[in-house]
Amino acid sequence: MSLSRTHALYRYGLRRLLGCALLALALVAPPVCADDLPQFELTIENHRWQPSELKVPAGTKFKLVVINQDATPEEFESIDLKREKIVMPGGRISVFIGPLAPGSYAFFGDFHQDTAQGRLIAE
Ligand SMILES: [Cu+2]
Repeated sequence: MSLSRTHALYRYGLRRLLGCALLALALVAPPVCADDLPQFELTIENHRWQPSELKVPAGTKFKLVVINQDATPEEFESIDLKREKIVMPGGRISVFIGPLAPGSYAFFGDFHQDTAQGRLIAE
């Protein structure tokens, strides 16, 4: 093997190694990992939200896990938050919200609006 060929192989190997290292770094440490977000749970049971008033931090993105304990589908909906997502019976969904300004944000269960009313309090 000639010297120049060895050199070329070495350079190719180094580039690949660097590329992999950068990719690994990007995979391991993305700027904001969804699993690192503060997480809050909201349950629908007997067509009512538990809790019906949930305190969340203002000024930061967070994950809201909505759990449906009822035997019928429900839809987490909020005009204030511009979110709408169906939760199947016994199922759960994740809704990413924020960063919110301090305040009160109403939400409801679209399929049982007479009982499924709640609000997020961002502070
Ligand atoms: Cu809806």
